[in-house]
Amino acid sequence: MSFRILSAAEAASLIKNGYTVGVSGFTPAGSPKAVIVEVAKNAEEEHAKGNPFQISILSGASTGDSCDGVLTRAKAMRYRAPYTTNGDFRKAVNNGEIAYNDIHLSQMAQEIRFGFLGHVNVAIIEACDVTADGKIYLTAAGGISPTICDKADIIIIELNSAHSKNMIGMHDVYQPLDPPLRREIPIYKSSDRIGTTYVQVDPKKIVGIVETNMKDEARDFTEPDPITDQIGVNVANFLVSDMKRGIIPASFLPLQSGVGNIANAVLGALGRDKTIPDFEMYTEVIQDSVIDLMKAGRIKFGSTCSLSVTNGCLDEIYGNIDFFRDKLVLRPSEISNNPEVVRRLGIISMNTAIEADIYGNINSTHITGTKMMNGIGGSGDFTRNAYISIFSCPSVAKGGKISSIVPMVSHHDHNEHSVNVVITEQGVADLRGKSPVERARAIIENCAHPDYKQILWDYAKLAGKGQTPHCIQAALGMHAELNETGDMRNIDWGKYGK
Ligand code: 0RQ
Repeated sequence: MSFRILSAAEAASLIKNGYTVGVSGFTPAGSPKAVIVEVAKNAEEEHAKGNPFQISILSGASTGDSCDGVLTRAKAMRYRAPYTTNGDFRKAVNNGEIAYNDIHLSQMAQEIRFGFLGHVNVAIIEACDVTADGKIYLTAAGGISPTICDKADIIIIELNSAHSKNMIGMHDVYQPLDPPLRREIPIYKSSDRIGTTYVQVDPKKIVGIVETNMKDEARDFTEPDPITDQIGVNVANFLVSDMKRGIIPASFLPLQSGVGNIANAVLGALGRDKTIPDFEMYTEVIQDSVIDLMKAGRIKFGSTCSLSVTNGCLDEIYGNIDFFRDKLVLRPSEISNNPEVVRRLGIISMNTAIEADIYGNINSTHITGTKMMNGIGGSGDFTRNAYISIFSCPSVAKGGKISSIVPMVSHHDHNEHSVNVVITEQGVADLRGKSPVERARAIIENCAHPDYKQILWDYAKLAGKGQTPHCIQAALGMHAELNETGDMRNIDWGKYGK
């Protein structure tokens, strides 16, 4: 079967007002980049004529500006799930203009299959190759592509020559059966392959191919600063000490790490600390730091959902594919983040918090409880099921006006029952085996910034005794103080005195 070649505008004309569109990719890696830009133009034209035009987007994780950004600015997005990092989208969501469903990333594909998210009209899949019998070879991410290809009425392929055909063979595409037929996912070590190297579809569903040559809209990352460096060293020292105590096996365990500067700093510190043996990653996102450590021989294998690396780094992988081919596998997000596999492999999870409370609850998503930042991403998939779950963050934000350690988190993403360790540049609070009151002592003593230690001890005194002591009217007092005076350090617990 030969496929029709479409322009991006012709493909976009197939997407109508009210449609639900599933997109490939996970982070800007592997996301479509051409067709949705034209959909946004169509929406603007319809709006100018006074007609409604909005669509819903289902994705693996964040996308590039050519999806979330253009649709938001064109006021063409009604609904979106899950995680995203786009600044314009963030503003629109916090203004109540877009319905945003922040789902655990491992659950996204199955929630589509279960029918929780409604009918999928169109799948737009970025590919580096497609065969006449319907084998789609994905680019830099697995995401939810197998599921949206199955569920969508029609498939549009963006065949992107900026991604080398050397990507063929890197993916391990596998969809579990749905309950009550589901069996175990037979991954017993990070490098196990259990599926195919392509997504198989009925070729009749492919309505056309849009040929592109567009690099991933990769994010820049900034070099680690002294604070993130210190957090990295604290994480590495903690893991070394657990290994020396025999809690982590001497052969080590696979690591998961989130995205961003802290994650890069942590990996850098782990790579430098030669007391940690060469290790593996079972994670959702691989950044440049992982590739650097692979080249240095420190990371033996990386299982991931996406290569969320800079374009130079991706070109390097494509150019040295013989070196990387047996060291990397890309999986759909429901496998890269699968709770069953995370629990079985004994993954050490390392994610970033916006704030942690004195009892070990974590807010990863909402600034002062109300403003959505990005979303929960895969942090919950890993944290709840990890061998050891670690959260790290700088002890203060915004020049010290905000303490990241607070009496009560202003939004709950990960609770005290799932969080094992909190780490800031100040130190490490090992919460394992501790009661809430013991945890509070460890977190205030080891993790809070010196400007906030006494403030938090005073809160603990005000909260009094009990299993999880709180003075309910004061528990969000530091947040209220921030809203009122712009600085949490101005808190006066006296006004909440009993
Ligand atoms: O603000 O951008 O204005 O400077 O939040 O904070 O310290 O630069 O850290 O970029 O790693 O982001 C939790 C948001 C951290 C991210 C979060 C402000 C701070 C700064 C960013 P500016 P940093 P990062 C993998 C797993 C959830 C999902 C997840 C995230 C900005 O890591 O979205 O882990 N995680 N997924 O100033 C007010 C506070 C603050 C604060 C930080 N307490 N109050 N502002 N900031 N703490 C990804 C996937 O699943 C794909």
